[in-house]
Amino acid sequence: MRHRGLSYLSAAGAAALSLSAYAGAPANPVADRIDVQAERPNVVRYDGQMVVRVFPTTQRQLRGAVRLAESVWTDRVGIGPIDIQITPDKLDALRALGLDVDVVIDDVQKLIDAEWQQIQRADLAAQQAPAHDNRTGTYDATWYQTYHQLADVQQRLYDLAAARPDLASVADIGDGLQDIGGGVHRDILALRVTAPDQPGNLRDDRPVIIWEACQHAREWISPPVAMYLADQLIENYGTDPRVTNLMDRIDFRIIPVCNPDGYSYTWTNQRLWRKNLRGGYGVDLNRNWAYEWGGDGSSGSTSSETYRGSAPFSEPETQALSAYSASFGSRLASAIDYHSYSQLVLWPFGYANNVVDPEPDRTFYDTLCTDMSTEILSTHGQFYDPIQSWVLYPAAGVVDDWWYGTLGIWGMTIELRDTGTYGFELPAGQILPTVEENWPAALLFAERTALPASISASDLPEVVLADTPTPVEVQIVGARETVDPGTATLFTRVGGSGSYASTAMSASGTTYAGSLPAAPCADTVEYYFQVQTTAGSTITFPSGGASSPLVATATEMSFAFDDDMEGGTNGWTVGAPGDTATTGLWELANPQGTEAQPEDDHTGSGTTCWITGASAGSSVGTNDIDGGATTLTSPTMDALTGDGDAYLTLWYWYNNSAGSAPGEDSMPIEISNDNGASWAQVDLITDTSSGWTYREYLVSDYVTPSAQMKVRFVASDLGSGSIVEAGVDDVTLVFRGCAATACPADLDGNGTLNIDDINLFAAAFVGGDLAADLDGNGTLNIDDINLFASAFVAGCP
Ligand code: 0X9
Ligand code: ZN
Repeated sequence: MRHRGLSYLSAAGAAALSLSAYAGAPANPVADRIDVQAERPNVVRYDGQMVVRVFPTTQRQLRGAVRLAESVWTDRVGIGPIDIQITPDKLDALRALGLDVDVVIDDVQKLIDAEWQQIQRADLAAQQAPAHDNRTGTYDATWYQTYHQLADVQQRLYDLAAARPDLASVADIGDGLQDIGGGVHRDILALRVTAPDQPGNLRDDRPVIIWEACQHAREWISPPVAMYLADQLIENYGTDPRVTNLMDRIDFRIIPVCNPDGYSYTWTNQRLWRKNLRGGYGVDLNRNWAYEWGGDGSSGSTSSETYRGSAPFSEPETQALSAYSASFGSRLASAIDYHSYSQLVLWPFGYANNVVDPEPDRTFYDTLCTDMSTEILSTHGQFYDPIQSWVLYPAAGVVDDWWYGTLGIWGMTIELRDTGTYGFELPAGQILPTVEENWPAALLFAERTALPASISASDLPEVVLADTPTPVEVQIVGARETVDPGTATLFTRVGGSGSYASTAMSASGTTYAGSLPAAPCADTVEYYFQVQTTAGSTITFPSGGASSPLVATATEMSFAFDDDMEGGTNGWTVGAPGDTATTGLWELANPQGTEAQPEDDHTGSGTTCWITGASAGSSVGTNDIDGGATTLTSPTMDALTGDGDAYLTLWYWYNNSAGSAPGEDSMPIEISNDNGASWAQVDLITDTSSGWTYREYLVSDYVTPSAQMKVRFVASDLGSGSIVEAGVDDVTLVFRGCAATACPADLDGNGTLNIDDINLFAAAFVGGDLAADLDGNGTLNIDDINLFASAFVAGCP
């Protein structure tokens, strides 16, 4: 935006720009804000129009379908399924082409109206609850409960930078095409997010990653994804070792709205606008990039949704964005362009059919995109298909081809939710899950593409068995450099003081194994990992190494209950008052796999588990739960007799996302301390699990532990008939803690009390070591000193 002092505010367009919050020329001007409580001006309506999916198999059918469409939602130009928006009178003509027509959305305008009402409600709520004001600057989940107009997105970028100037700053990297009055243009803003300068590690020397969104105006789910990535980097810096490491090593540049004019236009004029605002027609920015510009899947006709523009980089938006990418030179490591919809993780090239990427790039992309898809799937159970882009359809002049082909960096495109049920009209309730599922994939992308190499792990222990070595495993993968496998090292220290011991780790592919040393009960094991690349870089995980290691506490464990569901029903019972399920009742069996049910139980060496209808039947819906609830209840367990705290641990399987009414049902997990007379909920499983999933609950968090404990699982299909399957395996009631010693002041355990014990206590107390935590409450204070003193005076038996 060009700043023109006061004349800027009195410009012709000022009436439309309600910038009245600012008395003078604002330091950080945001785009024209609209009042969402007022009617939207000049809004194009789509009354009665529907979105249908057709599957053309000939060019004639494809051309016919596109000709009949008001707008093509999935702009595939090849042969394959396409979603098109039509007026209902075109249905017969489509069928006359020999096409089967599936109605995906029966009334587009209804969805747009509902979406707008949701925006108005959220706006009102925000006005009435200043606590939810998005200007707090720090992460606020409520921001992801609705869509936000351009001015609010821009304001939030400035707010984030103001709240965390040490980590974030805003750059105005260029303007949209449209003159919104007096020579003023909307800004394209980039948020820079990276850790402060450190000795030998300056921000300006770090590799750069670009995450950008909303080249296509109507793809409203993409700006929140970019915003969330920025939010999470800032929010987790300094607390989450993985994020801290990335922030220390990478200079992130996040552009939530690449097409500010188009995005603004979707709020004020035409919800389903895709291109920029060139002329009356618009240019598809994602056909305007200079690599292989003009080829397949782009159009020379201004009226086309994929109009490529008059020349490569003919548009100010692509000029600004490409100049920004190029400005980092060899620092630019990688980039993602976010779009919607279709749920895809796409890698270049995509400009023409059958383009084969050279090795090793092809394998690198394939592996990375597949792993990112797995990360996404394991968050909320949504599958994003990892494929090379031309397999979707060839499209020339797209940004990721330019990143990879011209700049030689790792570029890719992610198509966000959904797969067509709502398309661009994704309900606001899906914003949060969509942004959440994309966060771990983006982290993986950053590690794989911008670090010399990465160390990662999923299940590192925070608790270890006392007096027993514990195996640990990490993944070590080369990225910008090659790993030297012989240098992988595990550093460990027991008891919180002294120096670290180092041991070499053994490699099997990218998996590296080591072992934590045995530690006495209540002591800590601190540990971290390190590896070198052949180019001489050292990678440490967590990045702080000895100054911020991972910590595991040694504990004794005793099982009051341990059932792997292999030796018969063992007192488990099925059924409870109020159960009405007619099929898919819990049974102890070897499950048969379906789209919704596992093929295997959880126990490594076992075969059986509790499952809702074990047989697969003829289709996914044959033996799932129908008609109400079915309850599985455990035998009685004793949560009193053992040392330390009692935990309930279990593995469950749950699927409610197959079939026609997905996501409607849930499974409460409840415990009782009075043999089942009353129940307290410890969990409510609402989402499909990504395979067998582990849970543990500290019993005393929910009920007073007793010798009459039970757990139960209530799986149900309520309301409209949905596909629901549930499983339970490997349930334990386990005590974790250390046996109270008969002589608590005998810290060296030699059976007599002397000055050594006093010194040990004093050192532990001063050093913050829980060996001095005599009352076992997790903190050191005067009580522990008093306990030590009286125990010392009392002597050993
Ligand atoms: O067509 C596009 O620009 C992207 N899809 S969208 O529906 N959001 O418009 C995908 C581009 C991916 N690249 C290729 N298919 N070559
Ligand atoms: Zn798009």
